[in-house]
Formats: sequence, structure tokens, C-alpha cells
Amino acid sequence: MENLNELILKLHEIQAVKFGKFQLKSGLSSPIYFDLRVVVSYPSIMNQVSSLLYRGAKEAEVKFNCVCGVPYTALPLATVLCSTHDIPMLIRRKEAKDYGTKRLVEGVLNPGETCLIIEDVVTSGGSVLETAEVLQREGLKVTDAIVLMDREQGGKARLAQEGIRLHSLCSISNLLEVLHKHGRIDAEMVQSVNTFIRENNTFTSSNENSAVPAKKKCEDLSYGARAELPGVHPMAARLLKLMEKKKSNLCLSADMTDSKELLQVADALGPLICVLKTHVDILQDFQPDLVKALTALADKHDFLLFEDRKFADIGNTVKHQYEGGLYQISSWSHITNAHAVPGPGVVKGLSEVGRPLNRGCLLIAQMSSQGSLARGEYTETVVKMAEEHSDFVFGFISGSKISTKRQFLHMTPGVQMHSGGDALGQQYVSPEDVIYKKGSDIIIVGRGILTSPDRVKAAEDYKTAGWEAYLKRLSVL
Ligand code: 5BU
Repeated sequence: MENLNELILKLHEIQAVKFGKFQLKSGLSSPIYFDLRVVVSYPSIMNQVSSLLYRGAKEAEVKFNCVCGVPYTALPLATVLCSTHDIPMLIRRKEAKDYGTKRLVEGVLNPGETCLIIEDVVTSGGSVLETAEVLQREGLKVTDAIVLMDREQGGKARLAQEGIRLHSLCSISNLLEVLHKHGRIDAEMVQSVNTFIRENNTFTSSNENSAVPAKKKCEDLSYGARAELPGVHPMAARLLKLMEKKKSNLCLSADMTDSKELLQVADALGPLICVLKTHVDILQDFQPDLVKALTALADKHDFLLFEDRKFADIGNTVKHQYEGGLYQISSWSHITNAHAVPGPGVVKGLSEVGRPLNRGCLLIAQMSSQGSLARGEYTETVVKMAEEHSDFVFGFISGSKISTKRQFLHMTPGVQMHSGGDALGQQYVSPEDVIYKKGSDIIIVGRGILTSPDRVKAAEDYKTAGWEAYLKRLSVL
């Protein structure tokens, strides 16, 4: 692309790409830095980037109905592109505040349509994925993204894993070649950047092995086969085996406030589920005897108990909260979960209590609620924390598969047959999307079943939908 070389030189002139020593958000020191925000001050460059992005999408034969720029840098680029080529645009809001009251996407949303995502620079692919998830929640399809600069640090592979093709106008290698040829940087700098890029592949760091092609990475195994993998946590193995045996990847979120009703539901729906999730602190009549009865039902129907306690304090405090108090959670709940916000101490504290009892823990890597702050880099850090504590942590609460380590389990809340939400920010995705499209392992369903006039029938429907999505996933991979 002839204009591209010209553009690269201009980007260097306006310092949209700089060389030196730069401290990145991650703490790493990088020899190259992109700041494409400055482009807004150079209208001709902005027009040029936008027209190259449009041309790139056309040459790649991408089919799309509308365009959304990843906020903020790509937003003006998308605006120019859409305005020039008469394409409807969507704006994704990024403000953390007001998430509860404001729409996350502005513009006319037509579910079923395909939206092309535009981005300025891709490193891990995290920002593109975040935008894709928001659009997908609104019912749009996201099949392709186009980016001005691919830093070649794993973003393409990460996005491919989520079913999104990444097209780029320019790679780091292109850029270095052009700048070197025109005497803007010396050979030593080219080498230093190349080494940095090679050694900092984001996809390798949180995944199994970047030498394996993306298709192979996605290769799936049955729940039963995963139970036999080396290094699998005993709780994960137990759960995977019982899922296979009961043909169920359904976790019932038994959010009842009355103990008797909780036990009735556990008994009636027990044969259909793999896990019963509780919030024992919402019971108005909790008595220690309740957990004995629940344990007996878990044994009778072969399901695991999961107290959704969401521990989130320093190690010493969570240790007491897990072991003691009124609920003595560690004494009966096979599984519990924790936020990673306090840092690894929360896992260490829980682990001191839970490991001797052979319990397992899930880390909350993403939440189903609108405006959740658990996303992007935070989620990636949670994956690393889980990997570092895999003797106690055996998986995640997340919206999708976020680790390719098949020993880890992914459980997803916010599931109902139809998308939508509640008045307090809960957002729903279908069992098919969660298991088949998003690659998660277990659907967590509460009100989708509990508010139904026939809870058994509703649970059967969710069980079937979840299992069929799993079989479909296995058969196509
Ligand atoms: P629902 O009735 O299916 O909306 O219930 C969902 C349950 O999952 C409820 O117990 C929540 O506390 C729980 N949950 C969730 O909805 N979203 C999350 O991100 C996490 C837990 Br973590």
C-alpha cells in the first residue's frame, strides 16, 4: 500500500509513534510507544487513516452494516469513515460512572446486524474484545475488526480465539522497515523493538503455548476427558465427572430467603443440576441444621454446593469469614468464590482454610452486571492469579472462556433463555451463547427457573439447552 509508507513517516513526524524508553501501564519498559490521540490535531492525517481503514475493510471483503470505534482514539476515525462513506455508526460509552442509568451503546441498534470494530492500536486485543462484548450483548454480530497498527503481541490470536478476525493496515515489522529505510531509526533500535515484541507476547503469557495455531488452541475436550488431564484440581475433576455422568452443565442459583423452600427446590431439581449455588446470608431463618440437610440432598442427588460468598477482604479476615461466624462456610460448601481485588492474599487466606478440607475456589474474573469494572487488564490479571494458585483455585466466574488451560472451569451467571436484563443492571445471555459461542462450561441460572410456574420443567429446559450447546461445541471443533 503506497500511501501507507507516507502515513508511517507522517505518524513519526507528529510523534504518534515514539522511540526511547517508556513505562507501560503493565510496568514493563518498552522501546516503542504509540500515541495516536494526537492525530485529531491533523485533519489530513485523520482523513488518510480513515480512508485506509475503509479501503482495508473493503479489500478484506468484510461484510458489515455499521461501524463502532473503540473509545476514545478510534472514535473520531470511525466518525470520519462513516460520514465519508455514508455508513451508520454506533458509539460505545466508556464512562465508568452512570453505567446504571445510561445506555452503553448510542445510536440505532438493530439486533442481528453485523458491526465492524475500528481500533487504532492492538496489543493484546483486550479493548477490541471489550467493545465486541458490549455490542454482542446488544444483539449485534461482531465478526471482524480493523486496526491501524497491530503490535504483533498476540492480539490477533486472542481475537481469533473469540471468533473475530483482525485485519491490520500496518504491523510493527512494516513500521520498523519503513522508518529504518528512511533513516528515522537505526538498526539497533529495530532490533531492540523486535526483541521487546517477541518477548512480550500477551497471548503466550496467559495461554498455553503460542506456537500452537489458534485453531488448535480452540480444540475442545469432553468434560469427562478434562477430568483426567494432568494437574487438574480434584474439585474440578469431581465436578467434570459428575457433569458428564448427569449430562448437566446447569448450576441452579437457589436464591431463596426461606430455608424450607430452598430444601424443597434442592430436592426437586437436584437430579437435573451439577451445582447448587447459595447465598445463605439472604435466608431469613438460617439454622445450622440447614446445611446438614443440604449436604444430605447433595449426596442423594450428586451435586456440589457452592456458596457464592464473593470474599473480598485481606487474607486474615477472609480466613475467619470462610471458617467461622454463623455460617461456617468451609465446613459444608464444596466451592466458594472470591474477588481478586485485594490481591493474592485473599486466595492465600482462603486456601489455608479450604485446602486441608479439599475445597476449591473460583475467582471472579468478570461479572454479568452492567458497568462491571472487572474487565480487560483486570480480567487478565485474575487469570494469572488463578494460574499461580491452581492448588486451590480451579476456575472462574466469567462471561466467557478466558483461560485456554482446560483444567480450569468457567461458570457464567446472568443466563436466561432470552437476552435482556433486570431493573438493577443484571444482563442476560442465552445458554447457547454462553456454552457454544463464549466457550464457558457451566450456566448459572436463578430467576430463569425460580420465577417459572413449573420450576422442574424450566430446569429441564435449561439443562437441555446447556447440554445441547455443549454437544454442538464438541462436534464442530
Ligand atoms: P439470576 O436470577 O439468574 O439473575 O441470578 C444470578 C445469580 O448469580 C445471583 O445469585 C447473583 O448473585 C449471581 N451472580 C451474578 O448474577 N452475576 C455475577 O457476575 C456474579 C454472581 Br459473580
